[in-house]
Amino acid sequence: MAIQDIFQAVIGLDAGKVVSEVNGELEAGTNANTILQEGLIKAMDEVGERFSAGETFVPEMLMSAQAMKTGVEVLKPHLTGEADTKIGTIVIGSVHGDLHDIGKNLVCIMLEGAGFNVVDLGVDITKEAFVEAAKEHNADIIGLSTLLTTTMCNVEETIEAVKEAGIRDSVKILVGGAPLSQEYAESIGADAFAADAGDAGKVARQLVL
Ligand code: B1M
Repeated sequence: MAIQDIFQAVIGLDAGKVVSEVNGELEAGTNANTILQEGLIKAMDEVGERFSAGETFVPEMLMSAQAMKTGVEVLKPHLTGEADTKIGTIVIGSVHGDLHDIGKNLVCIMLEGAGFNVVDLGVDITKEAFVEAAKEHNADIIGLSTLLTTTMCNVEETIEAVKEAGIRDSVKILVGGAPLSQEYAESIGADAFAADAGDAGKVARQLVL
């Protein structure tokens, strides 16, 4: 049993083996974040590289993603403690056109641990739906995630829609996802950028405290 076996199980599309290997590593005392980074996330990076190289295709990528998700479910209670008091509400989703949700789901876990009431809208969320949800839940923060260069523009469009709805002064906007950067976030008028899920928890706290 080793973290390498978790990596192989994700690549091998074997969700059952992912669960047993992750449980085995936890029982052996391996830190949950190490399992996440070195086993699960590294495997998804490898899947992405194989996809770029034309060695694997969308159905396999989807099955690896399902295998990864089962592993994250096992890890979830170990990744972060649940905060006692809530410090704010964040509505979060993957922007319109983007179906990727693994990273966004990890961000949700860390935000909950950081003390937020998290309203997860899911994937492919239109700018109108973000605005409506922010109003409905009286959100302190709107979280926008995207993994695709082709949908980065929808992050900016959502920020514009928040301005047009007249609520920009009452809500902070946190953005993240692989193609984004601090510079890009500043250029489109977001309040903050987070590079990963752990960072998202810290940055979101700074936005409201
Ligand atoms: Co897609 N995909 N995919 N895919 N996919 C990528 C992103 C890609 C880089 C693969 C590649 O070519 N190497 C590429 C994008 C290229 C580009 O835009 N430049 C790509 C492509 C092209 C596509 C399709 C277009 C393929 C096709 O159909 N021809 C298609 C698009 C579908 C759509 O969205 N409309 C597609 C589809 C899919 C699947 C559905 C099969 C599946 C997603 C399943 C799911 O999410 N439920 C999938 C997968 C699995 C991937 C890769 C392999 C893995 C993504 C992942 O989960 N990473 C990915 C390659 C890669 O990332 N290496 C790839 C692990 C995750 C923990 O990391 O998501 O980066 P990440 O999240 C991090 C940070 O980014 C950050 O924190 C997270 C946790 O630390 N973060 C935030 C994310 N959101 C945040 C929000 C925040 C703060 C931080 O605040 C609000």
